[in-house]
Amino acid sequence: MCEKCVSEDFQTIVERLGSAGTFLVLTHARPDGDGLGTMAALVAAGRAAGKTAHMLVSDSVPPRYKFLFDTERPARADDFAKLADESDLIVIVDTCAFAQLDGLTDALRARRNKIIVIDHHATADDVGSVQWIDTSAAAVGVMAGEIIESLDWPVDDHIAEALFAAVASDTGWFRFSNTDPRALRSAAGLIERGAQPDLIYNRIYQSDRPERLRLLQRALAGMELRCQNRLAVMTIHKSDFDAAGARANETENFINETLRIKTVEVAVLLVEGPDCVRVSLRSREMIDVASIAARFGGGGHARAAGLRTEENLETAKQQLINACLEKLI
Ligand SMILES: [Mn+2]
Repeated sequence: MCEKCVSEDFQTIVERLGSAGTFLVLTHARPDGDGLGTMAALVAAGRAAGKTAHMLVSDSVPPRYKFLFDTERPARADDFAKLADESDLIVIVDTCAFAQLDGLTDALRARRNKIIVIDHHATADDVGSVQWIDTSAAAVGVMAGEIIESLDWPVDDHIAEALFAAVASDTGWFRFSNTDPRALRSAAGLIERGAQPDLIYNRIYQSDRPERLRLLQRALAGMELRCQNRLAVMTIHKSDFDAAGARANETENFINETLRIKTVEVAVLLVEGPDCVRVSLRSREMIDVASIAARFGGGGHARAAGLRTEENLETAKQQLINACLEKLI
């Protein structure tokens, strides 16, 4: 096992999970494949080991990840207090930031002692009484796999599939810079336990609604290139969702399309929501976009970060362009 995994926090997490009779797992708002796959896997593996386990998402599950929850839908934010109080332990995966745990901040603060956090992001608040944060891990799914292995919890094909979805989606199907031997070893072990990469790929990436492609078409049509084509900016207005018939949760991975352009160093995607603008940032290799996001109260990784702002779309766009140009020039 890797050096990080024998850390004290890892050991404490393993002990707390091992001794919990009932636990609740939740992940960040706007959940992705890593958070959802890890949550599904921990819950299923805990149950297979004889525990009572609950899962909760504060947002809806994007359609592409619904296959992870074929037999049971996760609980919603309204159920948090009841489930949390029934549980010995609350496990938060794939975030350690209150900003990513919308609407639950006070309820979580009141229960800090029974919260443990498993995360791989650099931005960490004091959310839990134990926090295993390993920024070298490609995905929380990798970390959860190591925990499950250490606990000797059973891993069936459904659990392997959920963890594989987590690892594969957070590494861009093993293309991003975070793809490392540890992630690939994790993936290999999951295939040995029944995960089928082709089927999982098909379910996640080849199951779009036509409306999503119509939205992408509009986003690409409005793409702007600045700074000798080194900065790509895409904006999606509320009116684009309406015109395409698309939903708010159908923009995942749009930003990566701009990095198809050889010269693009930094990509910005701004999405106008009902009460804020969501901004995603990506960087090819030179620029630390987490530091740009942090200036606006956001966070993330050096190559992939995000933030929310209450500025209007045009103001937010100009602020982000200026912040990126400062780094690029
Ligand atoms: Mn992740």
